[in-house]
Amino acid sequence: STVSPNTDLASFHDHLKKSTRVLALLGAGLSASSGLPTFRGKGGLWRTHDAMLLATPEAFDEDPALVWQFYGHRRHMSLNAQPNPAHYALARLAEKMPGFQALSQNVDGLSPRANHPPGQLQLLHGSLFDVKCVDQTKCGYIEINYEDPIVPALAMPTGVDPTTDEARDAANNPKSHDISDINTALPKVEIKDLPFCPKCSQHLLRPGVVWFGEALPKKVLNNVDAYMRDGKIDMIMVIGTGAKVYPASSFIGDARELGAKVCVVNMDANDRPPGGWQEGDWFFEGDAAELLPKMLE
Ligand code: BJW
Repeated sequence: STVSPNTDLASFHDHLKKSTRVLALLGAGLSASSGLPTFRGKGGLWRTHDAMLLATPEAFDEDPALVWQFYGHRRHMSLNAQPNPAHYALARLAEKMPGFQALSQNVDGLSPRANHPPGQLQLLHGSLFDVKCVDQTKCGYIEINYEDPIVPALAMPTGVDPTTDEARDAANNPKSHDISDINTALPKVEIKDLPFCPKCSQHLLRPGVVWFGEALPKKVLNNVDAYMRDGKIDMIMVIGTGAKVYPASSFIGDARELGAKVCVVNMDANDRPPGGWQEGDWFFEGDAAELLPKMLE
C-alpha cells in the first residue's frame, strides 16, 4: 500500500492520553537489550539452531536430551538477565491504566519480574519456569521451577551454548544443520538423568512453553477473547515482534476491527504489521528499551 506510518511522538502521546483500553503485543525484541537473543533477527537463536527442530513436540519425542539442553541454556540465560526499562515502563502503564493488557509471546520471565498488576499480563506462549509432565491427560502435573540447573546433568560447564555454530565447529561439523550432527557437539546426557515427573514417576517433565502445533493455554485465550468482547480498543502496540507467528499475530487484526490504531516499535523498519500499514498507524524505529520509557512516561 502507499500508506506510510506516522512517526510523530506528540500525536502518539495525544492518543495515549485519550486512551483507556490499550493492548500491547510483546516479542523477543523487548528483551534484546536485556541480553537475550531474538528468534529470527541477526544472531538470533534460529539462525544457529534449527529451532523448528527444537521447538516442537516431535523434537522432544525424538531427542528429549537435546531439547532439554536447549531449554536448560535458555533458563540459565533468562535467570541471569534483568528486566530493562521497557519492561518497567509497560508495567507502570498497566498500573496507571486498568484497561491496559500486555500480551507477551516471551517465555523469559522478564515481564513477570517487572511486576505487572495481577490480570494485566497474559503469557501467550507459557514460561520457561513452568515445568510440566508430558502427560497432561492422565497425570496433569505442573510446577513452578527456578532451579538452575534443573537437574545436575543439565549444568553447562563451559557457559557456552552447546548448540551454536561454534560448538558445531568444535565437533568438526561446521556446515551441518542435521540434528544428529549437532548432537555430537553436546556433552552426552542420558534420558535417565533428565527431570522426571514426581507425581506419576513414569514420564519426563518438559518446559511449559507452547511449541509449534500446540494450542495456546486455554485460560489465556479466554482472557484475550473476553477483553476483545468488551468493546472498543483504542490502540494495540506491537513491540519487538516480527508478528509472524499465529495466533498471536492475528490479535493485531482483531484489535483493528474493534477500532484500534496500531503502533509498532521495532529496530527493523521492514517489519510491518500483518496486512501492512494503515492510515493512522505509528511506527517508532529503534531499541524498545530506549523508546518505550519516552513513549509511555
Ligand atoms: C527489536 C529489538 C530491539 C530486535 N527493540 N525491536 C503455516 C502458515 C500459517 C501458520 C502456520 C503454518 N504452519 C504452522 C502454522 C501455525 C504456527 C505458526 O504460526 N507458524 C508460523 C511460523 C508460520 N503456529 C502454531 O503452531 C501455534 N499453535 C497453533 O497454531 O495451534 C493450532 C492448534 C489449535 C488447537 C489445538 C491444537 C493446535 C503455536 C505457536 C507457538 C510458537 N512458539 C514459539 C516457541 C516458544 C518456546 C520457546 O521460546 O522456545 O514462540 S516460536 C517463537 O516465535 C516463540 C516466540 O514467542 C514467537 C514469536 O517470535 P518473536 O517474538 O516475534 O521473535 P522474532 O525473533 O521473530 O522477532 C523479534 C523482533 O524484534 C524482530 O522484528 C526484530 O526486528 C525486533 N527487535 N531487537 C525493538 N532492541
